[in-house]
Amino acid sequence: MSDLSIAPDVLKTWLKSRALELGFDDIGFADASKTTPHGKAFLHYMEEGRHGPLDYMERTQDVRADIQNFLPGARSVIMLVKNYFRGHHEDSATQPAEQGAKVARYAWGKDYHNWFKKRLRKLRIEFLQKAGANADARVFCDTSPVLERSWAAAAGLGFIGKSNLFIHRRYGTWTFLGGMVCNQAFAPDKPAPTSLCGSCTACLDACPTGALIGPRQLDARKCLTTWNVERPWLQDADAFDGHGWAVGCDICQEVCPWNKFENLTNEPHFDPLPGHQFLTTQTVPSDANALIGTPLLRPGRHGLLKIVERTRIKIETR
Ligand code: B12
Ligand code: SF4
Ligand code: SF4
Repeated sequence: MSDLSIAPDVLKTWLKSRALELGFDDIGFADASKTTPHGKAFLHYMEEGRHGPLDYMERTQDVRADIQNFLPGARSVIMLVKNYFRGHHEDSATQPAEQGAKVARYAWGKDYHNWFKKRLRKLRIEFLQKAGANADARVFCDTSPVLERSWAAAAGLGFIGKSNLFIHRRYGTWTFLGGMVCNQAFAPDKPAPTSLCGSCTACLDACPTGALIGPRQLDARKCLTTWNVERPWLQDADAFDGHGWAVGCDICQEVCPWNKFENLTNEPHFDPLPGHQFLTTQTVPSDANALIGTPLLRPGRHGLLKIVERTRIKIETR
């Protein structure tokens, strides 16, 4: 436990304002000392094999299911949210829709991992300087084995929709998540109600592959994002109709009524890069280095070519 040189409520107030100064859109605090929210639901998901080919989920299962394995002695999880919404494909200034298969909005701009890491590292260093000598903290964004959506809901920032997406009270579904776990006890924020979906089932009805097998139950073996971002090079991916999506898929978000509150992000890092809203065999960069620093590096040049060929969208060069 941290031997604090500053009162927890003062430090909490400082963390809140510093996070906003650094560019985050919201921050919330959850208690990490008891159970990891939805740890059991996660283990059930793994038992059913719903993670499919995502083998990193198996390797990190025990850490994801219990935050104490991520940071022994964890007392608080501080969750941070960034809105990345930059409009709709139909509104693309650089590429008309008929120019190819769609790229999901999270991948239009520069890589969000870099944006988060830079700010999270800064926040952690400043936090450790202010907290006592025994303070410990570890940051995470996407790639670390932390159940980010569940922690975001536990920290009172929003709720998990039937789509399995975390829905922020102001920004809807278009948010990236990350945060910091520490051995300092902060007063937790009040969790939001379990669900604010009501009788809506729009996302379940709209998913083109049936990947949403029930409310808050996603089968990654059927989700387009598994096959066009995470594992495009596997033979199993060939069985999948791309449904017009080259990278990721936004269908379960496009139909969500909570996105009527969508606001354009103020962050230029997420401005659409030329050619990153739609892809064709002609627009996939011939130099793989052009993908560095963007989310398109994950599927990679060969993965992208395989996907756009698979979507069978043959577009003439502009
Ligand atoms: C693996 C992964 C994927 C996989 C599998 C997702 C899955 N659900 O299994 C694939 C590749 C399919 C994927 C797709 C997408 N992903 Co993804 N993904 C992840 C990753 C790395 C791990 C998620 C995980 O642990 N999955 C296991 C399942 C069981 O957990 P879960 O999805 O969080 O589901 C929770 C809830 O269902 C809850 N729960 C279960 N039962 C119940 C019951 C009740 C009553 C309640 C309230 C809750 C509840 O518990 C679960 C565990 O926390 C996270 C980053 C991270 N470290 O968390 C990003 C992350 C979840 N992905 C993200 C994004 C943006 C996407 C896509 C939108 C990308 C796109 N446009 O194509 C899609 C969305 C698909 C969807 N409808 O969820 C964001 C989500 C942001 C948000 N606002 O929700 C994250 C948080 C990355 C980030 N740091 O921003 N993803
Ligand atoms: S991202 Fe697309 S394929 Fe995956 S669950 Fe949502 S609608 Fe279905
Ligand atoms: S589309 Fe409807 S059911 Fe799905 S997450 Fe949004 S509000 Fe909930």
